Amino acid sequence: LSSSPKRLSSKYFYDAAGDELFREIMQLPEYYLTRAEYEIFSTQSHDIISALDTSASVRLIELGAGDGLKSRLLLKALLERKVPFTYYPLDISAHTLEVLCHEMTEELGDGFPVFPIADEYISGLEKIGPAEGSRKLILFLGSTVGNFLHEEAIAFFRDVSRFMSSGDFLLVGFDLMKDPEVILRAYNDSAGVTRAFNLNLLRRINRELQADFDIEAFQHYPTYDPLTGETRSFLISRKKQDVFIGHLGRHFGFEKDEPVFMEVSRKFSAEMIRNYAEVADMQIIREFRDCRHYFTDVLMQKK
Ligand code: AVJ
Repeated sequence: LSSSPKRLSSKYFYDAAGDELFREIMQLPEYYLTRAEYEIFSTQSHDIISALDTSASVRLIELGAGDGLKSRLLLKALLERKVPFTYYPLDISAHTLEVLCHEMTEELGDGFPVFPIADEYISGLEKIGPAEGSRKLILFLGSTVGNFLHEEAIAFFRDVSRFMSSGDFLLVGFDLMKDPEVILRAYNDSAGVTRAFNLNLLRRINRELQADFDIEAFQHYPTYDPLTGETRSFLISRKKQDVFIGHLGRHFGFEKDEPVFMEVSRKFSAEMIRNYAEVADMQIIREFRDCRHYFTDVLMQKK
């Protein structure tokens, strides 16, 4: 909030209330991403596994595992094929991880080891030591990679690559560029859930950092730029106001109509994806798309 322009990071959206709002978002008729990727995993999980090298056991590491609804389909297919694996779901939300682990063993049995890691991506990966004779498959689904600005995404792919040995796999979900109206609607739903999702971060700051944001004095304003593929969400201060954050003992002034940049959700072209594989020293093995070609899961292998 002290930078100009003001910005908050969307990684803080996911407290218990934020987790719940995101679950609601995934059910929205306008939010096509989850359904598109779910279709990919329900129809092509066996094709994904066939494209892997499963001669060794698999260490499945899922970054931002969330509810694990899509990866569960992949786990199921691995079990069916009797490919031995261990599962490391990694998420910033400890609460989400608890629910996930419970549901996974409920549905799939406890025939495989699960090691949940409540952490951010890179510090979480650091906790997973090297293992002889197994292949890593790192999953980064849901187009969560879209939350990184271009430079951040480059750094992310380079960082993840450091945790991979030659021959290890990375499967990344990318939301593709498409009709701008379809994209914008996904971030401006008629039920106002995405609005509440953004405003929840101000509520969270009020609660956890003893602040006094007047929630109703902020307007949710999403944009989509078809040139860059960037969806950006802003909260606009409707009035000139002063916010006090008790925890910091500090005031922040807002001009009337001043924006706070809350989240970027980037949409990708095939060329952008090839570029990320290249900077991470990876080869694209295959990609898996939904029938409308809204979304793609790209399987990369470290050279
Ligand atoms: C969870 C990051 C994939 O950017 O589409 C949904 C989060 N934000 N609606 C996305 C989100 C607003 C979502 N990701």
